[in-house]
Formats: sequence, C-alpha cells, structure tokens
Amino acid sequence: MSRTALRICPLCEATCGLTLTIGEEGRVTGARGDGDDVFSRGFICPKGASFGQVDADPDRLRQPWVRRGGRLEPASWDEAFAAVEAGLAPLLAEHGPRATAVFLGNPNVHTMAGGLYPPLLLGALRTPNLFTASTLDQMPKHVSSGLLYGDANAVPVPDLDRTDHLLIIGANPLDSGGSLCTAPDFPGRLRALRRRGGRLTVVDPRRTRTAEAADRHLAIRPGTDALLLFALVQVVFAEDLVAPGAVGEHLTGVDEVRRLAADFPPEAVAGACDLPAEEIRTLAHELAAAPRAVVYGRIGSTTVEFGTLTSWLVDVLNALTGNLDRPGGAMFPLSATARAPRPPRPGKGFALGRWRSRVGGHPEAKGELPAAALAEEIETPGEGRVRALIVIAGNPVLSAPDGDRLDRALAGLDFMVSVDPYLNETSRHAHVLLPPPPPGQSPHFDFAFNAFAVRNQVRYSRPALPLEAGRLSEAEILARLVLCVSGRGGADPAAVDAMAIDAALGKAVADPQSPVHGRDRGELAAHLTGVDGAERRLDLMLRLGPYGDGFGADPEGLTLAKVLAHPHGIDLGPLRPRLPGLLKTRSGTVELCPEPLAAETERLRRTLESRADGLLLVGRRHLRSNNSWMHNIPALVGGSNRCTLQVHPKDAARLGVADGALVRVKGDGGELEVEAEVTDAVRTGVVSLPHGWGHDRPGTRMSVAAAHPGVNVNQLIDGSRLDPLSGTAVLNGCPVQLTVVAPSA
Ligand SMILES: Nc1nc2c(c(=O)[nH]1)N[C@H]1C(S)=C(S)[C@@H](COP(=O)(O)OP(=O)(O)OC[C@H]3O[C@@H](n4cnc5c(=O)[nH]c(N)nc54)[C@H](O)[C@@H]3O)O[C@H]1N2
Ligand SMILES: Nc1nc2c(c(=O)[nH]1)N[C@H]1C(S)=C(S)[C@@H](COP(=O)(O)OP(=O)(O)OC[C@H]3O[C@@H](n4cnc5c(=O)[nH]c(N)nc54)[C@H](O)[C@@H]3O)O[C@H]1N2
Ligand code: SF4
Ligand SMILES: [Mo]
Repeated sequence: MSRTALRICPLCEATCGLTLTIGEEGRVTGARGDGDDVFSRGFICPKGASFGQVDADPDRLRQPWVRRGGRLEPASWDEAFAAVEAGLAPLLAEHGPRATAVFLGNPNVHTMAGGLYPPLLLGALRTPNLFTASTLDQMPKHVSSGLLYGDANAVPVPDLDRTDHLLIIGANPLDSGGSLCTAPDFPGRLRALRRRGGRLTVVDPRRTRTAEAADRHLAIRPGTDALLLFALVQVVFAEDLVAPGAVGEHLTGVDEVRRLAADFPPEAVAGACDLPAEEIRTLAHELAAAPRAVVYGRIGSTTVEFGTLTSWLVDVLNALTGNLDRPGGAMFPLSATARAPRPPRPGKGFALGRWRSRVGGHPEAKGELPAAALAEEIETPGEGRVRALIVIAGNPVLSAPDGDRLDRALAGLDFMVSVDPYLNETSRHAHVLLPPPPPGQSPHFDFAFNAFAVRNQVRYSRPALPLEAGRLSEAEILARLVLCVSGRGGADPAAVDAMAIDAALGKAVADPQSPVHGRDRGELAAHLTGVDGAERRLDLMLRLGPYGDGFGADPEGLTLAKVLAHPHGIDLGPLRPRLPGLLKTRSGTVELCPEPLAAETERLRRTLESRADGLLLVGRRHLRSNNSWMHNIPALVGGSNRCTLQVHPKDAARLGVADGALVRVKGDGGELEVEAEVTDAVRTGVVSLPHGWGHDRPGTRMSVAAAHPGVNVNQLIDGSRLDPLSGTAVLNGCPVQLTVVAPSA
C-alpha cells in the first residue's frame, strides 16, 4: 500500500507544502502541491514535482568517504569522524583556529540542521575565516539593513498581496521562485496584483518571464540600477513627493539623502542606464502616487559593482514614498522562531570591518569574508594561511569566481571536510566526505525563509521516510563535527543540543523581559518535547518566540506539539508594522544616510563620466535548475541545452554569430567556449550565461550532469571585483568579448 506524507519543499525559497506519495518499497514516488497548506495552497513547480527523483538519485552518497593514500574510499561513520579529529587536531594545535576556514553553501538555509549547527560549529572553532554563499548573493542587502536599521537580518520584504505597484529590480521570481521574498505561487500573486488593478514594473536587461508578465519592462544597462534608483529618489525630492507617513518620525538623514540625490536627475543618468529620462520620471510619479507601492531588488541588484548602494536605495525609495513598514509596502516579517519583540530602545548599531582578511585586507561583513577571497587565503604562504577547510553544503568551485584557481587551491589544503550528498567539483577534494541523508529522510523547518515570508506562518515537517540503515541525520553529522573540532569526537552528539538548550535557557531566565525570567532552567528543559535534540531546540525557540507559549505563560501560544498538531501549518496573519521596535541603531532611528553609503555615492557619481562600451555579461536562472546541484536529475535536465550564451540578434549580426554557433567568450577572469543562442530576450549590448554548470572535472560522481556538463560562467568573472562594503562578488555586468570559433557547436 502506498501512503502520503507532507513535506515542505526545500528546493527553493518559496517553501511550498508538498504531499508526497510513498510507494510500497519505501520511496517517494510522487509529489503534488498540498492544497491545504496554509501558505502555498497547493502550488508546486517542476522542481518540487521531481522531489522523488531528487530524493532517490542513485549518485547520492550513502556512506562516508575517507582519503587514504590519496584516494577517497568508503568508510564507516566512526572511522570518518576519527579521521576528522585526526586531521584537524594537529593543525589546530600547531597553527590555531586561524589556519581553519569554513564555507557554508546555500542549502544550509534549506535544511533544518543547517540552521541549528553551523553557529555552534563556528562558536567551537573560533576562526575568523568564515565564507558563505551570501557574498555571492545577498550580503549587500544585509549590510544595507545593518546600516539603516542596526540589524543586518532585518530585511524588509515586499508585501506582495496588498501592494498596488510592485517595482522589481533584477529579480525573476517566475523562474527563481522568489528570493528574500518567500512567497509560494509568485505567479499567482502577481496575477492577483494585476487583477486588483495594481501595476507591475520590471527592470531587467533581459525580457524574462517576469518581465513578460509586467505592465512595463525597462531593459536597463547592467550595473546601473543605483543610478536609476537615485534618479527616482531625486524626482521624489525635486517634485515634493516625499511623504514618509508613519515612519517619518523615526527617520533621520532625509536631508542628507536629498543633497546626495541632487546630482542624479533622470537626465543625468539616462545615458548610463540607457533608459529614457521621461520614463524614469513617469515611474517616480507612479510610485509616489500609488496608494501602496513597493520596490524590491534581488540578484541583479546585489551581485553588482554597487550592490550595497543599490540595496540601500531600494529601502530609501520605499521610506521616502511612505511605503516602508506599512501594509502593501516593504514590511518586516516576524517569524515564529524570531526573538520576541521588545520595547524600542537604542541599540549597539552595526559595525563593518571589525577584522580584515589576511591576504586581500577585505573587511568582514556580518562576520564573513568574501567567498571570492577563499582561494588566496589558502594559496598565500605565511602566518595564518588557511590549511584546513570545512565545507557544508557548498560547491564554490562552480559558484564562486575563478573556480579553476579555487580548484587548485583546494587540492593544496592539508585537510578538508565536506558535508555533501554528492561527490562533486568541490567535495572531490575532501579528505573526509560526510553525506547527509536525502530530504525525504530529513525533518524540515524554515528558520531562514520564514524570516522573509510575505505572510507570517509556521509549518514543520517530520521526515517523510525513516532513516535508511547506516545513515546519520544531518543534525547528528553536524553535531559530531562540532564535537570533533572541540577535540571531543567520542562524546555523545546529544550533548551538543543539551548544551545549546542550557545556554539559551540560561539567557532567557536571566532576562527580565522574558516570560521565563527567574525560572529554573533545568525545570524548563524538562518541559521540552521532541524526538531528538533538534526538535527540542525547535520547541524551545517556538515557545520563547513571539507567538510562543512562554512555557505556560500563554497557554494558547505555540509549542512544537501545537505545530505538529497542524500538519498543514498555522497561519499567523499578514505582516504587521514593526518600527521602531526592531531598530538597533545607536540613534534608535532609521539612519537613512549612513556615512559609508554617502562615500559610495561619491564613487557612483564618478561612473557618470566614464562608461565603457562593449558587451556586458549577466546571469540567468531556469525554473528546472538550482545553482550547481540539480543537473543530475533526469526529469530536470531533459530537452534542449540550457547552458547557452544568449546574444541579441543585432549584436549577433554585428559579430557574425549565428544561432547555435560555437563562440569563444573572454572576460577579465578567463575564457571559455560555448554555444550561442541568438534571441531578443536579452537587450543589445548584453549577453547572458547561467551559472552552476561546468560538470566536466574528473573525480566526480554525478553521471547525468557529466553527460551534459555545460560551461562554468564563473571562469569568465574576475574574482577581485567586489562590492566593496559587502565583499560580494560582481557576478553581473562584467565586460566580455566574443569571437566565433565555429558556425555550429
Ligand atoms: N555567476 C554566478 N554565480 C553565482 C550566482 C549567479 O547568479 N551567477 N548565484 C550565486 C548564489 S545566489 C548562490 S546562493 C551561490 C550558491 O553557491 P553554493 O552554495 O556553493 O552552490 P550550490 O550549487 O547551491 O551548492 C550546494 C551544495 O550543497 C549540496 N547539497 C544539496 N543538498 C544538501 C543537503 O541537504 N545537505 C548538505 N549538506 N548539502 C547539500 C550540493 O550537493 C552542493 O554541493 O551561487 C552563486 N554563484
Ligand atoms: N530555478 C531556480 N530557482 C532558484 C535558483 C536557481 O538557480 N534556479 N537559485 C536560488 C537562489 S540561490 C537565489 S539567490 C534566487 C535568486 O532569485 P532571483 O534574484 O529572482 O534570480 P534570477 O533569476 O537570477 O534573477 C536575477 C535577474 O537579474 C537580472 N540582472 C542581471 N544583471 C542585472 C542588472 O545589472 N540590473 C538589473 N536590474 N537586473 C539584472 C538577470 O537578467 C535576472 O533576470 O533564486 C533561487 N531560486
Ligand atoms: S516553487 Fe520552490 S518550493 Fe515550490 S515546489 Fe518549486 S522548488 Fe519547491
Ligand atoms: Mo542564492
């Protein structure tokens, strides 16, 4: 008999509720949208529908691998953890924590274990060398939020379901599922916007599926969005359209922003952006006039030369038009595991550059160093060289600029651990490879994405399938890693959770604002339910969170048991205004014109004078892909080659490139050969190549991916070009040159 099980989809940020079919043989044989899910209401996309194939991919590793005499060989878990301790201990003893680094990849925000254990690992390891996918992604938004609100994690999201005008800058949610805006069924929500008379404007150098669904598409020249946004801000000031509304009393720095914007009227930026000044002006009028409007920027606004400046201007524009922190505007979600809100008071503010990277001198941001600087930290000899690396759920050889260099650097490490289900371009360098179970055998809670969700809600999935014999949960793998780096490899991994619980309760009982102030932490710990440490920690967070039962203080409040009793989730209502309570700036205000951004504005102004012509490279995403790791799923890679270089027909004619030609692309970081796809979906002067491809390295085990490897776009990208405030790699708007190699690929 087959049965069904509910499972939140971990394959993109939309967090759709799925109903999995479990066949008699104990495998996921089907997946459909859960019509009763309180948030996703039955929505599903082709990736979610392929959950069964993703889960049962025969290339997923089932046991640990340990390098012996240069070769990776299967090993038992005990042997693997012993090898981790034996590999790390002497390096730590001789060189200290600075000789170690951690790379955390994207799926850490898509697994429950990835939310719970990496902070403990970093706490135990105490290395200044933390690298994550964030500096290939959204770090500019964190820095902007840190400077504006004093809290790098306070990222406002577009209140999609209530807005009247949505301006999307550099995002393509119809293919990506949405990002820093968790909204299952983005397409339906955009249709609803237009059905209620709202408008959608998309700014993107490509005519994406999202742009096609819009009222207006502005095909901007890549990398110039900060100029466009400044022009919108300038019009709002110049035409007296500033109307911040209720947040007005919490804003400081408005006049400074006015002064900065004065240099960027639409006429001054139109040439650089390659957009008509009139159109920019009209857009500003519309945004200001809409009862509720919101500007939302993603990858195309962050992984660019002025990423932090652009991210900041998005919020500035929302604030000036009265759309920050109000329904239909940009709002701050309040997730069930967030810290419960406190009465407003000035905070400690946000500091950048508390330490710097050893080789490049890059300032840390939010405790991280630029992912693009990992290779040089491993390669460059001297005191503090990175000799050991722990990679959890990351594939930086493909995801970061100049993977060939990182590939060589990884091969030179004294010791490397990968926690990854695949033997891939990065993990093939590991000395110990620890594979977590597939998602069907793992529990799921969205610690990360509930904090970016367009509706407050809470959902938890227990594993749909029991752990296969011989497997460890990812929670146990990571807990044991924590023990290994503390030199206690033999200890019971449950001790790690027990310590985390004890520490969290210790803080809570000492906090006069907490509902458990003054109570006994041992007594509280005894109330926690859950089948393992990870669940007990979830119970703790729920109970002390903003909707929690406070360990009995509010009997109606959330507990793990209550969430489990609602398998389709509990709706916690629409987003509500949260200012000024969430501010942690020193002034206790929204500091609209932070000094580092004023300085960046000066740098931006200088770009108005110089403009290089020539082709600019941008990325793109495909609905059936996800970064580098879903190219091994037959259901998701069938059909025509997707790793093509898109070229506009006019550029193609000028360069003699025919559709299907093999072209050589040369960028500041390197060159490669790829098939050209001539299409007017990209604007003139722009070419587009997706990332996450290039599965042609030896020593991997991803047989489907290797059969159609594609090329690694990041080989073209110069890893030394960073958004300076956030250390984020410039992955979009990179100059390239094209030559034809052969009339057909
Ligand atoms: N040129 C260019 N480059 C880009 C981007 C771009 O737009 N253009 N996008 C950037 C962005 S936004 C991001 S987030 C990064 C992503 O960068 P990475 O996180 O380095 O890359 P992924 O391809 O997501 O790799 C995820 C790894 O996690 C593994 N994995 C999958 N599921 C699990 C699991 O459950 N547990 C564990 N432990 N591991 C798992 C996969 O096998 C894979 O090795 O790439 C960036 N790179
Ligand atoms: N199907 C699928 N879904 C995914 C992923 C995936 O790889 N595949 N990856 C996941 C991850 S890790 C992330 S971070 C999110 C990202 O989610 P999104 O940000 O929505 O991702 P993209 O589809 O890359 O959209 C970025 C858009 O920016 C445009 N762009 C490039 N340069 C510029 C520029 O200078 N200015 C402007 N205005 N636009 C520009 C590109 O043409 C592209 O259409 O998607 C997530 N979801
Ligand atoms: S949209 Fe995202 S979360 Fe929803 S089914 Fe598709 S991959 Fe899964
Ligand atoms: Mo990402």
